[in-house]
Amino acid sequence: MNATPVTQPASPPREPAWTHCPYCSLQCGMGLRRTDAPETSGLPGLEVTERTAFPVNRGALCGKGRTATEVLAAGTRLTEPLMRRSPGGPLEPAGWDEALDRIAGELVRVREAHGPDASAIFGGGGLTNEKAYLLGKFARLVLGTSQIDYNGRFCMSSAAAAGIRAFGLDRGLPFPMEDIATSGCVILVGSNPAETMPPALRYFTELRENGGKLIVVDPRRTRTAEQADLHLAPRPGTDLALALGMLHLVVAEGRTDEEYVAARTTGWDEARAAAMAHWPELVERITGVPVPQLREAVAHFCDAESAMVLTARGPEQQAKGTDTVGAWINLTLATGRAGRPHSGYGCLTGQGNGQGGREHGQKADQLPGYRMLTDPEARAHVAGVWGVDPDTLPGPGRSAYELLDALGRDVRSLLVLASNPVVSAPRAAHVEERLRSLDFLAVCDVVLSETAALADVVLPVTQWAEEGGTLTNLEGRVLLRRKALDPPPGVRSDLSVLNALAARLGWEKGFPEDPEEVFDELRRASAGGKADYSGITYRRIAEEDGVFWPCPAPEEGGAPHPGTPRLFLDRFATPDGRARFVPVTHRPSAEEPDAEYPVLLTTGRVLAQYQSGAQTRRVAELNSAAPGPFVQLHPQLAERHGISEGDTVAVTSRRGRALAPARVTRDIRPDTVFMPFHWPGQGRANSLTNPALDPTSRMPEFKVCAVRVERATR
Ligand SMILES: Nc1nc2c(c(=O)[nH]1)N[C@H]1C(S)=C(S)[C@@H](COP(=O)(O)OP(=O)(O)OC[C@H]3O[C@@H](n4cnc5c(=O)[nH]c(N)nc54)[C@H](O)[C@@H]3O)O[C@H]1N2
Ligand SMILES: Nc1nc2c(c(=O)[nH]1)N[C@H]1C(S)=C(S)[C@@H](COP(=O)(O)OP(=O)(O)OC[C@H]3O[C@@H](n4cnc5c(=O)[nH]c(N)nc54)[C@H](O)[C@@H]3O)O[C@H]1N2
Ligand code: SF4
Ligand SMILES: [Mo]
Repeated sequence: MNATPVTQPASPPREPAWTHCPYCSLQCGMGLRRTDAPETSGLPGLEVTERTAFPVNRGALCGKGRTATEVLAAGTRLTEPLMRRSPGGPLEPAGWDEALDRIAGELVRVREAHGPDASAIFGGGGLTNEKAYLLGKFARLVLGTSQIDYNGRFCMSSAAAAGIRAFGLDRGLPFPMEDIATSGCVILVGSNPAETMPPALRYFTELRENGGKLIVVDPRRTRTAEQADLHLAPRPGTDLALALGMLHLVVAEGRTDEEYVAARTTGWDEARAAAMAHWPELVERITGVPVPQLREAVAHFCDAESAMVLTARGPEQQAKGTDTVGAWINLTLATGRAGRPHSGYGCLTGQGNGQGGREHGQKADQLPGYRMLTDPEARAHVAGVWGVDPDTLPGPGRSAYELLDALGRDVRSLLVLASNPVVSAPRAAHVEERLRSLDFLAVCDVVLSETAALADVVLPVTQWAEEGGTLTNLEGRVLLRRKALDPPPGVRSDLSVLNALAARLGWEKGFPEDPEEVFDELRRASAGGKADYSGITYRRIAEEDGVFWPCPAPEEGGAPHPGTPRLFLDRFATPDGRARFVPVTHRPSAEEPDAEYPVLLTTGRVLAQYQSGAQTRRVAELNSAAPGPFVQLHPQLAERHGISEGDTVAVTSRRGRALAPARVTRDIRPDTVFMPFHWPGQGRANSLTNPALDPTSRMPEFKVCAVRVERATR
């Protein structure tokens, strides 16, 4: 508990103001305190302090969190609207009214000329719950468009789809992070928390100190894999076979938990039959993981009293990501792990509000409360809260990549909030060309991102420390972001932008600027839905340091619901309360190596940069720690191509070419190269990636494509 009032003074406080880091889904607690830095120093006059009482990170922060206040500084950020006054002309400073009038005018023009679905919105998992909620409402009511989706589609959508299929509910982790430390065995699949969530690493360290086993599945020997009891290094794109191979061994060795399977699941016979077709030697041939290692992993997992599988982007960002996660879930079900203490399946969601951002209606197929847009009851409920006829709500729209691919064709105007697809979308050169072909592009951002630089109008918005709102972390814990200082003059909040645009388009009411007012409406809209927030209030979050959903409002006069840190202990969220096995079989990646493109490319992250780098590339300390892109490759591959450490490597795929210096290391498979995706320009990894989509989640295959590597210069 902490004594900070819910509403804090707008001037920077002497005592630390408690809030959360603006970046990843761990949402580390931190304090913000006024410094004595003179205004002329260019610093924001705020420094980050430790907040040891917050349970998730217990005071620890990574370098990104520690330096987050630097992006608040003038000189780094946008402080006035920008507008292109003639086609192809430069972005020039503009007044707010002028900029908002222009956007509203263009939206009307596009709608009149091409219909409501010609206007689209692209959102982000970094937006607060309030912003994500209001953005979905804005799309469906004000624009009347079905065309809204967001960057979370590129993030954990495959795990979400698999979770819904198996458990009837998608909440990244169905238990708090602390349960990791007390489990008997954790298989961490395609996740590198040592770089992507450093304060979380302590839970894995504690797991091992408590005698539990850590198994890491990653084609690279990462800083996380170095800590593991067992590191399996499969060929990228083969996790599905690996999980099925383990399940095969579980059955063959008689280690199925028959009682649990009979009592708590359905569909085992079909799933078992599918797994039995993946015998260990075949799996070794597909994955490159030796059979004895596979057996060792199964032994650790089955010997432990409790055990969990956690996945992140490695197995999920594949064109078969949903089935791949499904196979790992099957393993947890067959061994009686899901819905048991210190056990089960979880997905480590990525963005600051990666969890909440997918629950409140900015996803193409969803309405608030994790309701589905195709469900008549859900439509009626939400339309009731919004005071409109359910029939006026559009149906589901295109998924993120499909939407970007349709720009300049069916879709003529786009509003982007909190994403930088020029750097982060697959087949990025094509996406960039599509963005340029739009009739009209508007971007709300805190900095002039590569995507904002293409816009006709750019609106400068407030940042985390300058605004209130809620975010839901990877555990499903709803947290409060508190305002610690006033934004610079000339900067407005995303909520205020939506309010002003809605008003110009005839919606004077229904789009409040005050986050708490929006949250109160969100609570009503989510009531009775899967992600029920109706019992959560700002005050409760402040007092309890977070509340886990679902948390329904109490009956009249009843006691408050305590929130739900642990799901599925009694029953799963399916109609019959049982988890559903899904029969899945391995298949190749959308693009396998061949004579022309003989090497596998996989992509991911480094410690000091965040996502498209729009924010972290503007922080000196982070930039000097990770100044640019690189190509990680094994000495054998390097030697075959005459490449030495530091040489510029040209990596070519069917979609494009990228250049970056070589990092030669034995920490990667010889058949695979790795590139981080944080940079634009010639080192942009996404110039190469394959937009092949998972049929269910519509997730692009960021983690596997076929490339050729050559030495560009010495
Ligand atoms: N420093 C930093 N931290 C971040 C972010 C950031 O950009 N920078 N972003 C945040 C966000 S939004 C996210 S989604 C998370 C992502 O967090 P992670 O999922 O941990 O990050 P990635 O580096 O994308 O992928 C993890 C690992 O997957 C491995 N991998 C690649 N291909 C395969 C494969 O086919 N199978 C398997 N099993 N593994 C494979 C990679 O080698 C990599 O080490 O991080 C969050 N935290
Ligand atoms: N090759 C490859 N590509 C990938 C991935 C991969 O592993 N490999 N991972 C994918 C994943 S998991 C993700 S999550 C995406 C992320 O990629 P992006 O969607 O590009 O994410 P960010 O770089 O975080 O972009 C957020 C933008 O919003 C701005 N911003 C921050 N806060 C706010 C706010 O409150 N309001 C507004 N309006 N703007 C704000 C930031 O300045 C920044 O420009 O990348 C995907 N792309
Ligand atoms: S781990 Fe994530 S939330 Fe924590 S300080 Fe680093 S970036 Fe921020
Ligand atoms: Mo992500």
